[in-house]
Amino acid sequence: MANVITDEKIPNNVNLSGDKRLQRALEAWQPAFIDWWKQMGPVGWQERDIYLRTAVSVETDGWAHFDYVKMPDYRWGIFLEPKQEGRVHGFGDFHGQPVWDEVPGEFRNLLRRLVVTQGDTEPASVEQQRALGATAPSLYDLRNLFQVNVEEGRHLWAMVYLLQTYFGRDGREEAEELLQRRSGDSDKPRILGAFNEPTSHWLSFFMFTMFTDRDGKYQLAALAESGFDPLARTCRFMLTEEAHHMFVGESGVQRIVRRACELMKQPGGDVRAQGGIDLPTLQKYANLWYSLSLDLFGGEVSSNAADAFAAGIKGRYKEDRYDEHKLIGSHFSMDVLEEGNVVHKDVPMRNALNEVLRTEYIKDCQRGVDRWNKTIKDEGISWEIKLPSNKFHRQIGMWAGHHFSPDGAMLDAATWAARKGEWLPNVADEAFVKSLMHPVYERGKMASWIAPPNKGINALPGDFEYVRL
Ligand code: BYC
Ligand code: FE
Ligand code: FE
Repeated sequence: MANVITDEKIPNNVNLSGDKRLQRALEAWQPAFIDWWKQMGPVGWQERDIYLRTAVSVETDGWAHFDYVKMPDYRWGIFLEPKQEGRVHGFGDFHGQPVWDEVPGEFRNLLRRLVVTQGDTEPASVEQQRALGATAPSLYDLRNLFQVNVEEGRHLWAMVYLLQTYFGRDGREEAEELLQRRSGDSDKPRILGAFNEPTSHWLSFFMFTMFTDRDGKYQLAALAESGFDPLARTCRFMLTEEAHHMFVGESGVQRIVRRACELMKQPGGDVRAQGGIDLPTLQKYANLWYSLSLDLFGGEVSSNAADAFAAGIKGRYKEDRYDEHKLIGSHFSMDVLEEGNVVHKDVPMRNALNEVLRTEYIKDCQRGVDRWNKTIKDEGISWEIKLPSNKFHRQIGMWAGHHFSPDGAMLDAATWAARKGEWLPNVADEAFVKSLMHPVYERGKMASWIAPPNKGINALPGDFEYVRL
């Protein structure tokens, strides 16, 4: 039977029912997506009823609908923020000119590459997280995992919509390839580094949603400024879903922190012996996922970033907070590596834009870490989680290939090799964390290593049956 693409099946505000070309493209792609979801999406649970949020419109109040749904029946939709009439380029060489509704020929490759890179991260994260349903610390957390997974699936749809609608035949080919690369696969890996790292347990999942989804927030915000209007409008709507992903990460780690503090106050105070995750171990996983996520902003000095800004395709975070939007002749003051030494220098602003965005991201991460530290303080414990230096454990950009301690001191290779296990999870840490990962599927119950959430989802109680067993 022919696969019928309808508005009912695919909630949208892009006039899908009137767009034959898009219907045809999706008729081919949608079954491939479902195959991918069944093959590479969450292991197990596919036939269960999960209490999920579905995007059903773009109204700020009431865009989301909550109900039980089986994941393969999730209604992955296509939503763009409504068009603002008269919108003009907010930055770059075309500043003040009307935005584009079609892809300008001279920037086609650049744009396609950005859309594909963004699109690639979405299914990658689902693949990374696919086994976690076997060890969820509670039904509440299990549901949040699947919520994040289906929404990353929708983010893939968002990018595929752009590829299929605006990039012709090669866009359709790219859309297919998004379902063919695999996270961590040596032959056809996902494009960006952090999306090939294993997320093999829930501590890494929470750190990933705290730090890596937050990269998503900043990259999407930069693309939300785009002068290619369909990209801007798509990314704006994606950001409404992103907030929940970062909430899952930040509050997840905060609950582990709280539990660790409670256990520290028990007689003996040995957190690990009582089935908790101790604060020094949390610090190591924060160091790992934060540094992997810093890599996602690209090189510190980047002509690609300069070109994307000049073309009006990728702006800064909240571009309208800035006074000046062309950035010709201005500079960014930052650390750079010169002949093996760290020196502070002025870099032409357009070339520094990856670092400018990373700097905004770092501030946002720090605000989240401050909230964790407040929890520790409120528990009466004297300890702080600290974000490491932006040079620590980098694999992309100018710090890659050199070694730095968490406080930013340059180290020789021998010192790094000897001390690395103090700063990043070592084999024993990973084994210990995995040893704690046992499923807890009883309503309202929590695993030993995590405190309950402050409140439930959608104003429901914490012990609601978020996943029907
Ligand atoms: N890994 O000039 P450079 C999300 C490549 S997360 C591997 O330094 P540029 C989400 C680069 O492609 C948000 N390769 O950087 C979160 C280039 O290759 P070519 C994802 C890397 O070009 C959680 C070369 O190195 N969105 O949504 O400015 C769950 C030199 O590049 C990496 C985006 O990333 C890396 N980390 O690229 C689910 C937005 N970094 O041209 C979802 C779209 C750089 O020499 N992408 N390279 O072959 C972009 O804006 C840009 O492509 C980058 C920086 C931010 C990645
Ligand atoms: Fe996403
Ligand atoms: Fe996300």
